[in-house]
Amino acid sequence: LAVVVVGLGYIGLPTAAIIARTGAMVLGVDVTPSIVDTVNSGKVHIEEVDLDGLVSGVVARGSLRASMQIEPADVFVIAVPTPFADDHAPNIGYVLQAATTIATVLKAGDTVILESTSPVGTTEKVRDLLAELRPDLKVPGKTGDIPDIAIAYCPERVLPGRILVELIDNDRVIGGITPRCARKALGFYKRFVRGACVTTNARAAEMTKLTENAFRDVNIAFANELSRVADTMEVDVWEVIRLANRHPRVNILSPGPGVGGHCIAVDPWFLVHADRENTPLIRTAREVNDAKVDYVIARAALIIEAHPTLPVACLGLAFKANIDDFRESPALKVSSVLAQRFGDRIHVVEPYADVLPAAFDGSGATLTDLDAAIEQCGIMIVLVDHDVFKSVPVDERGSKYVYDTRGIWPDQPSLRSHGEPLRLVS
Ligand code: SAJ
Repeated sequence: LAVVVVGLGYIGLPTAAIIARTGAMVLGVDVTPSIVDTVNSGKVHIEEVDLDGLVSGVVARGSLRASMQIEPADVFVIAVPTPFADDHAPNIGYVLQAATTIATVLKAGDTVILESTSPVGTTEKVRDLLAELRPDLKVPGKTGDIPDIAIAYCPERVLPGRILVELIDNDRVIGGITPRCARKALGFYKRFVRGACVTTNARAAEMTKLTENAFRDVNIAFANELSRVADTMEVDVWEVIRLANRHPRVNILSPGPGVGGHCIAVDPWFLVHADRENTPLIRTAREVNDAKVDYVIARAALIIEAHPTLPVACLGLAFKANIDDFRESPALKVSSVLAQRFGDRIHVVEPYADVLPAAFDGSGATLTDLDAAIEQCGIMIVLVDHDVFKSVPVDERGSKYVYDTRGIWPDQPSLRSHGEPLRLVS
């Protein structure tokens, strides 16, 4: 089986490598020359658990290659980004560009699968584009004839940090333009997926993906809203959540400094943009989660201003725990805004960073290690729940001013807990 994966990013590269491991001949196509070179040398340009070993193995065996040029294949998987514009309108330009490239080598019998998170109706647009570019091929769902090609939507659902495990173990939703398309795509996923593969139509599969991330966003928004109310009420939100979650039908997620990454903070907008009138909850959840970042900045600034002689440790830059991904990270936003305001008082601790990102340029803030921060800083602002931060013993932080936005130190003495410094300030 020959497979082409278009887009060698966080989803495309692990997917290409896993398919290559099944014995298929895989070509990864990417527009960035450095990514193509890196993969061809058996290396990876992204950090993901166990990915380096897998890629070096399949490249050495010759089952995975990368190129900027597409080649004919039996199955084409599109895994390119679908960003949004300033008005939150989804941009499916990269998907259509990928389809245009695939059209140049497409032949009867091939299967085209879209994995990128996409607005409802995108797979049909891919079908229409292929029909327009290749009038010699019968596309599915247009006429009663048996089509020459199959087209399906199968969203990725993997969690960064667990991608290789979840690519195999998660259930997959496979939406065909027609049931026959779904069946063809199913045969492909059965090669490497251990989870259940459930078939449906393309529109339902597209909406399912958006629904999953909107669900999580709405639930995190609930936790973030709760944390603000708890601050007003002078109650420990983490304790309230622990207690409420003892109810058999309550399962509240964790508040934090906002929602980061490129999925949960993006995908709900695809639903809002498609039907603004009927999405007040989803839209408000997005706004609540975005506003939490500014709330944390304001609160942290009050603590820092109230203790003008104390150096400040900002713990974490990543968008979530135990990964090196700083894109769309609320922690990075909070600490860089504080750095620009409070300059060399800010000491950033991020074990996954070698240098401070550009947002800190000119601020005077420094990147330091955890031990030095504990020794030097009287104020600690916890922004990421990395495991290394959790293990700081209470004797080393109990006397400091702590604003713990992730609730990693439940034993912090209550007078200095995350809820308390505001009272000390006011
Ligand atoms: N977060 C909280 N509180 C929580 C959980 C998460 O503040 O209780 C924050 C995180 O710190 C992070 C953000 O939300 O900033 C998103 O993190 P995440 O772990 O919830 O999700 P992602 O973005 O890493 O991956 C999500 C996953 N979707 C769902 O869990 C429904 C993943 O399965 C998807 O494949 C991925 O989006 C994607 O690519 O769409």
